[in-house]
Amino acid sequence: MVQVWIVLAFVCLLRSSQAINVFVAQQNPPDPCYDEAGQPKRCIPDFVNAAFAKEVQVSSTCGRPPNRYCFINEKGEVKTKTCQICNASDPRKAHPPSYLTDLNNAHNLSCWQSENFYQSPYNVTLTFSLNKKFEITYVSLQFCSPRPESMGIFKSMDYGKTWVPFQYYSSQCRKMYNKPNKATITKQNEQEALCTDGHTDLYPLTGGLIAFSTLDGRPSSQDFDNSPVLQDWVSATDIRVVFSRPHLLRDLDRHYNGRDGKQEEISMIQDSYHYAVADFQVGGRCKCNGHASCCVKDKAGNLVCDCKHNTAGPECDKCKPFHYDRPWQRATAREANECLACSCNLHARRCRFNMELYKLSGRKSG
Ligand SMILES: [Ca+2]
Repeated sequence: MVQVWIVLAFVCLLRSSQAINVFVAQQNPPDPCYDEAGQPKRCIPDFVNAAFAKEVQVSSTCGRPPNRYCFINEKGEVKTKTCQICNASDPRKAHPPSYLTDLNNAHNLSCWQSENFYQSPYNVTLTFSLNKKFEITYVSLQFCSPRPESMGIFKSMDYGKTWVPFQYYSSQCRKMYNKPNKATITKQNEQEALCTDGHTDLYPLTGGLIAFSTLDGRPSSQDFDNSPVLQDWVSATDIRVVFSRPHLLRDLDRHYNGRDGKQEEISMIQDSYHYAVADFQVGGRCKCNGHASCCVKDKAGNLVCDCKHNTAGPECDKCKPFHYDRPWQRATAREANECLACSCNLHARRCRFNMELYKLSGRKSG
């Protein structure tokens, strides 16, 4: 039996890391879900940027047909405007959604870009499906355009059927999202999305960052192990970002008045209304409730936890059949809470959990 799980652990590691050192692998790495004595202990999958190199569905992309777009450069006090062509058919001039999640090179940003807007609404949506429950630590965006004046981050826990807000950013929180600016989170409303006017400045004109940390400022985050509310709050199968409104460039418009023809200015400013993002990250861990150290593809190609501790289900969220001698529980740092084979007093080979018996036994066996 021990050999079987060592082999499984090896397979799991191989799948999670293509570049594994063969020499190290041959030494049979210990299963992180068990200690040296073979006793179960809490184990969790590696922290990853789950969006890296994955597909993101976007509602708008420039360049089909080719279009002109403009942006403002700033070097110290000097502002210059530049206009270029976005052409989806020309790889050198295209800004496809795959540039959201490619390898991020700070010295050579590759940017997804939306179409230009000439009138409201200015909504553009990015949707990323994890195809499995993850525990999300952060969602971040690095912009090539100025950051939006208003935007929201949403999550789904049912594969995109329903959505709940995670966080809003706006210089007009009440007007845009009917939320106060920078409300306080207490233990009574730990699943409430906040709105903040931070990170919505027009400047920097390029390279600005928006990073939402799911647990930041939530009181129970200090005791996450014992907070089902926050464990639920950070869980998601899909992440959606909705850009609601870009900055109006009136200030910049004024700067240029008198230099060029007025008509040219208006068209240049209009061609500047778009969103462009260099890097979209979703940081977190495959959700396995402390009962698996990695996630693997099942026979149908779905991502599932490689469950240990006699647990089963896509998130190791129940006990294996006939391992219900006590109710299922999430593992904590102190207790593995593994599922136990039923003790049937030799009356049967297989049996089912009985809550009454479990309570009568002083919560030892059901
Ligand atoms: Ca990129």
